[in-house]
Amino acid sequence: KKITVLAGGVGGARFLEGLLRAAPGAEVTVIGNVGDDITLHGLRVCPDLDTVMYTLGGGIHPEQRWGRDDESFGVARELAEYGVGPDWFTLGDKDIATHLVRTQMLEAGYPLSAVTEALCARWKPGVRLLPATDDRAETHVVVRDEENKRSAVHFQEYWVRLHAPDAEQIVFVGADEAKPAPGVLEAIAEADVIVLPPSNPVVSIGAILAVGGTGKNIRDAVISARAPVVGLSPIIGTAPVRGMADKVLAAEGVQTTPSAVAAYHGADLLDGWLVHDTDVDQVAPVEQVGIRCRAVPLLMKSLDATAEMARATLEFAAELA
Ligand code: GDP
Ligand code: FO1
Ligand code: CA
Repeated sequence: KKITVLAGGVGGARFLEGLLRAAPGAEVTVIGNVGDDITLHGLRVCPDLDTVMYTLGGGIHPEQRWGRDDESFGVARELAEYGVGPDWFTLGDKDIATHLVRTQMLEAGYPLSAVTEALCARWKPGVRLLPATDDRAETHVVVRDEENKRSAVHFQEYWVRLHAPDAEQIVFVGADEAKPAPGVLEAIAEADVIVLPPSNPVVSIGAILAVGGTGKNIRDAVISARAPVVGLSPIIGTAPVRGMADKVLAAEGVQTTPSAVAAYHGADLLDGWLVHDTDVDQVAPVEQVGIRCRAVPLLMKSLDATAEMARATLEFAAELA
């Protein structure tokens, strides 16, 4: 069975852990978000790809859920001594090795998809991890600066330095011109099931879907795929389970509720939408817009609970097929 998952960082990675447990024989392809990617100190950093790779490969920092476990920060301390910033984004020593390998390969001419495959040869994540695109497509956020002037900042600056203030607009810079990476459109077309895990609907899922613009794009590929498309709500009640997704949803004019997020993705994209079991009142409004909906436990509080979520997802997809 072929399962294709469009994944951001933490929410995507945790869901994938459960999916691999729930469907041990499945062939899982992950289309990873590259909108968060940033170049720092000349190093190419891909937070969401790395979070998936480290989580499934057993190298993730267990509490933080990004970066490496048992990390040290010698390089970061030395950079600070030189007064070289940014001081709001810290790369750990072990993590830097990943970025060194990646940057060296990119500079030698390998596309990001080939680089990611090479990094995964070490981590053996148990999935085929594909970046959404080999091209640069970074998310920027338009905010008001101190003088109330509109200014666009890189997603990492918005998220990490500014802690997600109210935003005016989310811009997927380069996404229109970017081409889906090799294998991406095939993995969507040939999938038996397509899953949108509980990842950020805008800056993770939205950034992936935007790749390709008006050309051969990922959103259209998912819409026209033969497989059922099932999403899991990252919103429980009226808040994200973790993080600041409410701020980027507001910038898109979307309320922070499970049903509003389903409608944002759209009935053309989604066949089914899972909401948390306490959100049964959301089932009717989701079905109203033409998306089948079911309420099941959606808290990834243990690997067992997450595997159960993945099982419910596959069961629901089988009903929709
Ligand atoms: P990021 O790239 O690290 O921000 O991770 P993702 O985009 O993959 O996922 C972030 C989203 O995961 C957030 O909006 C959270 O609300 C959601 N999330 C995290 N943990 C859980 C959980 O246990 N259950 C559900 N339903 N959503 C979760
Ligand atoms: N998040 C932070 O809040 N502070 C950091 O210094 C930081 C460094 C960092 C380095 C590598 C990496 O892969 C991720 C890192 N993150 C950091 C997490 C990342 O900024 C975001 O959580 C994601 O991009 C949102 O998905
Ligand atoms: Ca992310």
